[in-house]
Amino acid sequence: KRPLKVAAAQLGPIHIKDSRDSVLARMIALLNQASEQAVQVVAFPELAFTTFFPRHLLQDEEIDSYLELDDEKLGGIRQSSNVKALFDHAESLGIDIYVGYAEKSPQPDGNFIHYNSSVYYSAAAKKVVGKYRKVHLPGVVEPFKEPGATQQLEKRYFKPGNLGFPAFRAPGLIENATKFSDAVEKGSMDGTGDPIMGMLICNDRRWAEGWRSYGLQGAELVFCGYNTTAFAPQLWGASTEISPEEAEADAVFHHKLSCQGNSYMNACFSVNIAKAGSEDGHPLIAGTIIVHPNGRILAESKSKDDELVAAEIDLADCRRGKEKTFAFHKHRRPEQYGLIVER
Ligand code: CDT
Repeated sequence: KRPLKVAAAQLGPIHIKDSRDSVLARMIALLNQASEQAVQVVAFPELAFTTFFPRHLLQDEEIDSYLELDDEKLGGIRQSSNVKALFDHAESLGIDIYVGYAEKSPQPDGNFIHYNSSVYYSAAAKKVVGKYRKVHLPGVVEPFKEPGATQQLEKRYFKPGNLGFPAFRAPGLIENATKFSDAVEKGSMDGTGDPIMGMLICNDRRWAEGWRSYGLQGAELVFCGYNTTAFAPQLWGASTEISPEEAEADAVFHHKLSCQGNSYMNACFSVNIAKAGSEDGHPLIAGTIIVHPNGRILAESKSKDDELVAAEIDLADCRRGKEKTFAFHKHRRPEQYGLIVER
């Protein structure tokens, strides 16, 4: 057995006017709840510290207030003044966190590049042990012209991630885990060391490539935080006649389909965390779910507010899929998959 208690910390709406401190206080309250339930890993949503700002057309100077300086020379995101309190608190409780943020990354030429990023912070290691930059940025560079259209300007504000899909091990969570190096060996499927994890961000969950990249590294647990607009006909390409209720039901269905299908096909657990509810009148779906490697939902949010969704999981449950139906080394035919990397 490889038991682990994980939780998704769903966040309700964060409005433009909500202060950074008030958001941090809400996140810390969720960490405290997790601690009372003996949770070991808490996962927060995409761009967790602010409203989902890519829905607004912003001037350069306005964008800056949504970004977190992630400067390795200053201790990285862990020491960034806006968010440090969350990491400090997690460390004091001995809880690991996955959290999404808008990264402001300093460049050697003195400029900054912005990424939609996440980190995994290990309380045992007292450091970030995994970092990911969102690869599949949805939306457009130029705003939609239709009056009242929901904007999705991620392609305007962020560069696509350049780190690939690096799996990592998180130490100190599983008793008697065989000691391996921190690195995830290519094709490692040992299932006895520290847990192998991966991170995705929102739109990435709809793309098989990221999940499979983690599957190929033996990932047992994948995190994916999201802000998914409940009603966005311009973006989804649906008829503008569709009712908001139908659109939201469809969005929740496709979200779950992606998480459940890909967890099953890569024999991994997944923790999928919403920022939910109406942010300044812009509705986001909820549907925070923890998914088993057999594709079934183990735990699900009931609200569109701040809510901790916890589950006791056994990472050994990944073995069945990894050793039988999805034993990649036995059944895959990479020589037939050229198109996937060529196009
Ligand atoms: N944040 C994000 O990636 N959202 C995308 C687009 C949804 S907005 C209609 C998603 O795939 O959920």
